[in-house]
Amino acid sequence: MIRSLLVANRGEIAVRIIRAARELGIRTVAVYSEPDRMAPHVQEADAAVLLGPAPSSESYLRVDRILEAARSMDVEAVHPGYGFLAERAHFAKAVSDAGLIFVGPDAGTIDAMGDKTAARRRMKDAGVPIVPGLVDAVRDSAEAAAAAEEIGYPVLLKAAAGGGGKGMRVVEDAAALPRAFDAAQREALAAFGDDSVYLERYLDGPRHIEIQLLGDSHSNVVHLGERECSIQRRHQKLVEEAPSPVLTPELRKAMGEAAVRAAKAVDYVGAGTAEFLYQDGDFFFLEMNTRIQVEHPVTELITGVDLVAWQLRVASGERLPWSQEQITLTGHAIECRITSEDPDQGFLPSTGVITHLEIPAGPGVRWDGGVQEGYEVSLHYDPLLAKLIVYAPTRIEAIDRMARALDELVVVGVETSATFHKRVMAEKDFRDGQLTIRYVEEHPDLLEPAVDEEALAAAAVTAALLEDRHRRARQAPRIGTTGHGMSAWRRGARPGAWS
Ligand code: MV4
Repeated sequence: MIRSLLVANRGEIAVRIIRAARELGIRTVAVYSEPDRMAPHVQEADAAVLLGPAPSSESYLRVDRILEAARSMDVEAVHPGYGFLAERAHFAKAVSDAGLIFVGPDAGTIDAMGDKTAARRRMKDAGVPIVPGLVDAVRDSAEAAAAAEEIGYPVLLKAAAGGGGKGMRVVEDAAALPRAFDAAQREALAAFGDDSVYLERYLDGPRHIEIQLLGDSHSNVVHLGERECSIQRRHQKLVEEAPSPVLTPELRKAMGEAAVRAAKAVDYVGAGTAEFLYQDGDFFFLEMNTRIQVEHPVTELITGVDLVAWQLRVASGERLPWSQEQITLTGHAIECRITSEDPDQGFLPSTGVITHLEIPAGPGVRWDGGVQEGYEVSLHYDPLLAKLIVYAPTRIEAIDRMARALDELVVVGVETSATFHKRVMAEKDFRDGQLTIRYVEEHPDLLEPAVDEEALAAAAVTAALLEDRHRRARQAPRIGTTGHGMSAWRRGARPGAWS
C-alpha cells in the first residue's frame, strides 16, 4: 500500500481524499495557494506546501511546483482530485516520469478519451452504443452537409477536441448548416486550439445518466450502477441522485455492461465514469471521464463502496474484491451542490467571508465540505463550497430528508444555491422523477424568489404581536410573558406550527 500521498487539489475534494487516506494509514501532504493558507484541506493534512499566489495558473495548475513539493516531502503518490490537473495527460505523465504513482488512469487512457472522435470510434468497435453520427471530423461544410443528410436533421455539430458543451451547435436544417459549421469551427479553435468538428444526430431533451466504473491493474472492471445527473444549468450539475428513477434492472444491466466494455477497451485502471444520454429506452455513450467525479458520494451511499479508498488501493496494485454480482444497490441517495451563487440573480457568483455556518446533521445526512467559518470566498476558484448528500430507503424519503437538511443549513456571508435546491425538492416534476437535461429551463420558477403569501402574513402578524407584547411589558414590568413568541422566528418555521 502507498504510504504517503500528495493531494494536488483544494476544497471539499481535497478534504475527502485526505479522509480516505487517513483511514488507510497514508500520510498526506496538502498543497495550497496564499489565500488558502488556513483552508480546511490544509488543516486536515499531515503537512502542507505553499504553491504560490491565488490564481490557479500560479498555484494549483503549477505542475513544476507540485512535483517539487512531492519531491521535498518525499511522497510516493499524487492524487489529482477533479478539475485543475485531473484530466491533463501531460500531468499524469509528468507524475509517473518523476517516479511517482499517479492516482488515476495512465496518460494514454486520458488522451484516448480526450479526443471525442477517436473515443467514439473505439467505443463503436467495442460494441458500445454511441449517438448515431460520424466517428471522424469533417473537412468542410459541404462534407458536413452530406453527412447531415444521411444522419437526418436536426444534427449537432461538436468539437472533436471538446467536451463540456463548448463548440456545440444545433442545426435544424440544411439552410442553417454553413453558418453553424463556421461558428462551431471558430469556437472549437478558440476553446481547444483545434478546429476539428464532427456531427451527431441531435437528441431533444434526453436524460444524462452516467455509470460509475472501477478498474484494477489486473484487468478487472466492475460498474457500480448509475447516477442521474439531468438537473443542470449551463453544463453545471446542480442535483445528482442514485439510482436513476427511470432505469429498470434490465436497462441498468445493459448500460452497466456497455460501460464495462468501454473501460476494458482502454484497459481502464482506477475510478472512471461513462456518460450516456438516455431517451425513450435507448442509451448512447457520450464520453468517459477519467477522474473521481464531484457526485461520487451518491454511488458510495447506495453501494457501500468507498470509491476514493479504492482509487488508492488499486493505485497500490490491489485487486478489486468483487464480482459484478456482488455489487448491489440499496436505498436512494441525493446530492445538492452548495455553491456560492445566487439563484435569484441568475446564479451570479457571490463572494465574502463566511461569518456563520451551521452544517446539517442527523440520520442519513453527509456533508462533504471544503470551507469553515471565517473562510473568504473569492472569485479565484470554483464556487462549490460543499456537497450536501442524503441517504434514505426510498426516493421520496430521500427528497424529504434533503428538504429537512437544507432547512438546517445556515450560511451567513455569501449567497448560496440552497434556496434553489429547496425549491427543487418541493417541485412536482422532480418529486415525480420527471427529469431531462432541460429540466431547469423548463421550470423558470425555480430561479425566482417564491413569495410565500402565508408565511409573509404570518410574519407580519407575529411582528405585530411581539411589538404589542413588548409595549405591554414596558408598561407593566414583571408580569410573566411566556417567551414562546420568539420561537416563531426559528428557521424553516411553518405557519400554523406555532399558533
Ligand atoms: C448531446 C446532446 C444532444 N444530442 N449530443 C453537452 C456536453 C457534452 N458532453 C455533450 N452534450 C450534449 N450532447 C447529442 N447528440 C445534448 C448535450 C447536452 C447535455 C448533455 C449532458 C448533460 C447536460 C447537457 C446539457 C446540454 C446539452
